[in-house]
Amino acid sequence: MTTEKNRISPADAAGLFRKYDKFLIVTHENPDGDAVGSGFALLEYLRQCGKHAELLLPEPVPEKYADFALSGQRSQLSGLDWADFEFVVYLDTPIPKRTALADLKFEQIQLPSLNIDHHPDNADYARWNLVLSRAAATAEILFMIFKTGGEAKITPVIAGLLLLGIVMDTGGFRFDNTSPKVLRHAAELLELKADYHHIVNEMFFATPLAQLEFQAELIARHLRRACHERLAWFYIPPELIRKYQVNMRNTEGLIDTLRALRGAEIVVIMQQHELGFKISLRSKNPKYSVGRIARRLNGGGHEMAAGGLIKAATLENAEKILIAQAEGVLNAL
Ligand SMILES: [Mn+2]
Repeated sequence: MTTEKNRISPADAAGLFRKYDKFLIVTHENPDGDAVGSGFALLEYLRQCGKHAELLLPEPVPEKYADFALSGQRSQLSGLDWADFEFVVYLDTPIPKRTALADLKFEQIQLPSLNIDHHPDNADYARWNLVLSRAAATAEILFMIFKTGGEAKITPVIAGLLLLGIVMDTGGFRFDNTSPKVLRHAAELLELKADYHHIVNEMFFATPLAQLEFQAELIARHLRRACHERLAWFYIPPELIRKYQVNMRNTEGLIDTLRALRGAEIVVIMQQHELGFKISLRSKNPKYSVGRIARRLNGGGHEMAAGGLIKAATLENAEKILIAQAEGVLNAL
């Protein structure tokens, strides 16, 4: 059943879900739509199969996703008794330390584990690994697993959570990972009664006013461009976050306001960090890999979406480093 790096198929993963009874589900820090959607979808699916399951998120569910949260979530390890579990499932997490739980020592967890992910730089760190880098979302891989076990247990709630992950990781079917396959999977999830109207309204048409004002000021005063306008970025000053009392946990999608800019090929958000400046990068063209930039700047991710850290003392220096890296990618043949 296993191959190199103990990679397994969706059918094998379904077999593991049948075999064990008590599951701990773990996902990554700064949980996004795919982490939340796939985490709760698996939680609910396992319960539908009569199993015991809990979802460990490193922090509370972001407000944006509050409507999609189910019971059975915990944000701290304290009080967790490992004897209550037989199996750990990691979702959407390329390296175990991104689970970012101060007291979670990955190596000390003695339980058998399965790593389900679509990040191309996944380290195959679990006992079994199901890493499909062509999948648009971890939620899409979960759907493939659930289908091999028969569709009976895919309730409308589960279908909605899976679709939430897919919608957010494809930017509402706008990004380059929007494949014929993921569109078919989305169609099947609609047939299983996923509430698409609710997902789209909550995700795209429910921005609080203060956040829209924050975005407007960012665009008006903090948008910078370089490399013949092919690189565009915001540095988000902490004063601005304070002024509008924005919780950065709820600003997933902010980078898409930059992506909307004509002529920009690579877009970046920069934020202060104790070691320098944290960057989040997106590419609008598969020719220009932001994964490459991120890997050179203490980070990683997908080719079209990545994150890193520029270790520089001043914003000016950090911007110089960013421009130099972007130039390298934009001018490479
Ligand atoms: Mn994902």
